[in-house]
Amino acid sequence: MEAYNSFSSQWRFVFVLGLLFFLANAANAVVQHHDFVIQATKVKRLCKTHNAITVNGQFPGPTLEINNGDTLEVKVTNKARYNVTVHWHGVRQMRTAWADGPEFITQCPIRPGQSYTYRFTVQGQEGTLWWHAHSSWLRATVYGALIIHPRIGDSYPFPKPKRETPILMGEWWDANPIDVIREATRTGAAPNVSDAYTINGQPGDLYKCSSKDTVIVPVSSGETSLLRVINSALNQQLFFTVANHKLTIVGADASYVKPFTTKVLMLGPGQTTDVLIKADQPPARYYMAARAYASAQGAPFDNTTTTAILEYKTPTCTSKNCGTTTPVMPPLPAFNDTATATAFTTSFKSPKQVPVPTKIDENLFITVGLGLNKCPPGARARNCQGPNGTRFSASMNNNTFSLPSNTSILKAYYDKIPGVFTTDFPKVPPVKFDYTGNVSRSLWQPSPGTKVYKLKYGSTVQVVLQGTSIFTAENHPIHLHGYDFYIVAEGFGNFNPKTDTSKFNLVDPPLRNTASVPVKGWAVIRFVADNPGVWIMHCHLDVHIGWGLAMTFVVENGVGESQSLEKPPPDFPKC
Ligand SMILES: *[C@@H]1O[C@H](CO)[C@@H](O)[C@H](O)[C@H]1NC(C)=O
Ligand SMILES: *[C@@H]1O[C@H](CO)[C@@H](O)[C@H](O)[C@H]1NC(C)=O
Ligand SMILES: *[C@@H]1O[C@H](CO)[C@@H](O)[C@H](O)[C@H]1NC(C)=O
Ligand SMILES: *[C@@H]1O[C@H](CO)[C@@H](O)[C@H](O)[C@H]1NC(C)=O
Ligand SMILES: *[C@@H]1O[C@H](CO)[C@@H](O)[C@H](O)[C@H]1NC(C)=O
Ligand SMILES: *[C@@H]1O[C@H](CO)[C@@H](O)[C@H](O)[C@H]1NC(C)=O
Ligand SMILES: *[C@@H]1O[C@H](CO)[C@@H](O)[C@H](O)[C@H]1NC(C)=O
Ligand SMILES: *[C@@H]1O[C@H](CO)[C@@H](O)[C@H](O)[C@H]1NC(C)=O
Ligand SMILES: [Cu+2]
Repeated sequence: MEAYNSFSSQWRFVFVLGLLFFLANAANAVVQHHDFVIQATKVKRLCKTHNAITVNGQFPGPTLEINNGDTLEVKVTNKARYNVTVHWHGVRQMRTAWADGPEFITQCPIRPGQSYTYRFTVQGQEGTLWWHAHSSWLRATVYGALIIHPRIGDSYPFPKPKRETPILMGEWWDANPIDVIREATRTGAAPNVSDAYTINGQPGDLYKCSSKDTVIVPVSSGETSLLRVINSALNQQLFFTVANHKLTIVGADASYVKPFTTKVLMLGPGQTTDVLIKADQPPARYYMAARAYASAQGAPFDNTTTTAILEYKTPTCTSKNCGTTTPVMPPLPAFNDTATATAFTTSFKSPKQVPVPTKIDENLFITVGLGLNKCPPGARARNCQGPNGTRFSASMNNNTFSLPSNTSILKAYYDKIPGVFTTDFPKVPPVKFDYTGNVSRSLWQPSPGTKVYKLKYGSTVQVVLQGTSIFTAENHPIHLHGYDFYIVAEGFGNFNPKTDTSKFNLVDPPLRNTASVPVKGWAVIRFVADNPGVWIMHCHLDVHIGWGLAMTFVVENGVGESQSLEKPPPDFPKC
């Protein structure tokens, strides 16, 4: 009796302890609700007022701040005249592909007048992500930061900075961006380049009519700030720097990295970088500046420079007296400075040893690059304004990805609707050639299709992303939805498995959601297919997505509910 009782009370003690632990965790994790109203709003930039599409009338849109483990519930109501969807860039969306957002991949668009509630939990990710429209070119103005703090009680792996500031780098057209992409789709030519870059929505004082609205980032002498830098530009990789200050990189794409210092950052669209900056210079005003890293030779690009001002707040330097001094301008790399871009992207490492898959079940080799389509006989010249009367296109493994138009791939997969996609995306290019050399014209025209590649739940995947020099070689920021992947290596020329495999970092490679595939080069990524659903992998230059530089993975369910896609939400949009 005695023994039984003591066992029972011991057991009860363990049970109560477990319950308390569970309640403590459940109490910490919250469900945050937000309302996003997509609406046209008057926004004045570069001396002209536009009816920009915004969220809640804000440009950039609202910053969402959560803790690791929290659930977001965002009701998006479309009061604009365009179809819209919202993508939560970099969020893993475990089992909730329905909330991922890319139109016609995971969902039909939210039509004007309709609404849809995105519901998902952020788990195991900390740092900076962002959200943006994933429909036509609406993300030019529909975007904002998504900041994930450590769980309550947890801390950063670096001393807590005094201030934290999101730095969203964007791209601005002195026209309606939707008109710009529609014009290009009609003509087959490249779309007009932007007229300005922006930091937190403002071009900065190197542009006309912009000086009084230039963004000020306040700092106090001796203090350390955390800049959460996000490249939300549509079509341009950007260099970013701050005059006279050392930048310490501590995170990227919502994963911590082994800290390293640099003068210059290079981010492809989609990428984020967390930077510590210490106010250790004489109190004054210093420009932070960004301009293009333009790797394609001869292609037109926006060559302007956006700025914000790092302003010391001290008794000797207030906005009254320092506000009138000209900020110190930093040097910026040349537009084609691939050496600086590469030195930056290859500096990233995970903070410690990470579980990189070493036994590979699925080994894919995917070419990424442009193409030119011959115009069909009888086509009008005004619809064939690409080089020499062609139309621009792009492909992965020679497949120009075309979106379905009457349903999403996810819904078609879930409901087993035939005829929407095919499962024959090739695991190697149909033709082998010298990818970065002078490519024969007979190989320039890719073929269209809605091809997916199926992955078994839990399979280990390696993808070699090989840039091509068809028409022109350039750096492509390749983004995979639903996953973070390890970038185990990158290099120039044609990937050679015999000599390049030995260079793989299988110890502490960085974990990211967007890889910069070097111009005339390659990058190798690895991940475990542990998230069932339909996940697009695409170039994050919107001009290239429109041309078909994408493919889609279908990841099958595993065993039991915890390894299976959830049911679609009741308000899931219909086409
Ligand atoms: C694109 O640029 C051309 C040349 O400057 C201009 O004529 C055209 O109107 C622009 N298109 C749009 C949609 O702004
Ligand atoms: C940008 O390009 C224009 C021509 O399109 C040129 O006149 C100007 O000098 C260039 N600016 C820079 C900073 O390279
Ligand atoms: C970069 O551009 C400059 C001129 O702007 C040119 O002289 C140089 O050769 C280019 N470098 C590369 C690597 O293309
Ligand atoms: C266009 O045609 C000209 C003349 O035939 C040729 O020199 C040039 O290489 C062509 N350009 C492209 C991009 O096909
Ligand atoms: C959608 O369109 C495809 C071809 O474009 C057609 O085969 C399919 O039947 C259509 N599906 C539905 C659900 O209307
Ligand atoms: C590329 O190859 C074609 C033949 O395939 C040749 O006519 C052309 O001169 C070559 N161009 C260069 C830059 O080597
Ligand atoms: C792509 O496919 C088209 C059509 O089958 C073919 O003409 C072209 O040579 C292929 N190009 C490559 C790079 O495989
Ligand atoms: C809006 O989405 C619907 C499908 O839900 C599609 O049929 C329609 O063509 C789209 N409209 C535009 C302008 O893309
Ligand atoms: Cu691209």
